[in-house]
Amino acid sequence: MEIVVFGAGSIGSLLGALLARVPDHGVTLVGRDPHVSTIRRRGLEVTGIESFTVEPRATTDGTGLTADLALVTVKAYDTEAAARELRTGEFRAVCSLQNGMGNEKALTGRLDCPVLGGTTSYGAVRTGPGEVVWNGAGEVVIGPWRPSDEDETAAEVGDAMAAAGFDVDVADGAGIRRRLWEKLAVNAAINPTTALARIENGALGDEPGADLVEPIAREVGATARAVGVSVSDEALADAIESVVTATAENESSMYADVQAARRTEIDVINGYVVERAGEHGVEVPTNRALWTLLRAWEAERDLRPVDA
Ligand code: KPL
Repeated sequence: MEIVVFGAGSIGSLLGALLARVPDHGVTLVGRDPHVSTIRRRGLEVTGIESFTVEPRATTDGTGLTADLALVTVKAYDTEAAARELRTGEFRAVCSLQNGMGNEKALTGRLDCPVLGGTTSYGAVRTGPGEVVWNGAGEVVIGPWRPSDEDETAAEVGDAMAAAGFDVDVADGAGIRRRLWEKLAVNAAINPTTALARIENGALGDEPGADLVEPIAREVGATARAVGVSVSDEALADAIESVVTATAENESSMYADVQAARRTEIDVINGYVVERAGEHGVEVPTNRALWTLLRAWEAERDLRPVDA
């Protein structure tokens, strides 16, 4: 399968490298320099859970590309821009594997091909140009976003990922929505707390960090049910705990953002929970506090867009 990985950050680079190991897959990474120029010169080096080097194609120009599949791995605030570039190319399917909510909506708003929602709990950190550390072997869940996307596409994409050794689950339309809320709970618990406390994911497995898991699961669960997604608080707490364990060594993407003084995805994670909860009269004080703290950090550094 020809696969474009649109967004060669930590997770995009890791997933692209794993896919590029399959002889039948042709992989093109879309990213920024100097990462892209380094990959072109000496390949992409993965260390950590496994160590290997692959030589995928790499480009800084995401326009006019053609492939069977585009995996979107850009930060959520870049999804609109990614969709505009993807629109100039030709793809049989596009699949979001991003953090936060709203990505699939942004993609379906601009693209005519089938769009799959997706989540991944792999842990990865980009340590330098052409280098990524694989810190946590997680799961990938994909599923059709619109009723019109409910054909064989998700199963074919699932097979292509399974060929690369991914633990992949193909859900239906209701299933992928429920799994996105589970991943939202995982990110709402892990990302801001690790970023603010400057700790690795595993610190949420022990007291006092572990004290945050249950209130966040409860708040996200109440909000999910208020918007009509059937998920229990226990399932969300279990999802958080299993990702904490599987990615214990990892620095979350938000911790990496804070260290690099980059804008974070807080608005589409805890901010999304606060806004949906507010529409339905659900109290979410823990999520609100985390959202406020990260927004304050971003505002101090002029990292917030003027309209946010
Ligand atoms: O999605 C992640 C992230 O860091 O953004 C997890 C799965 C929590 C891994 O760190």
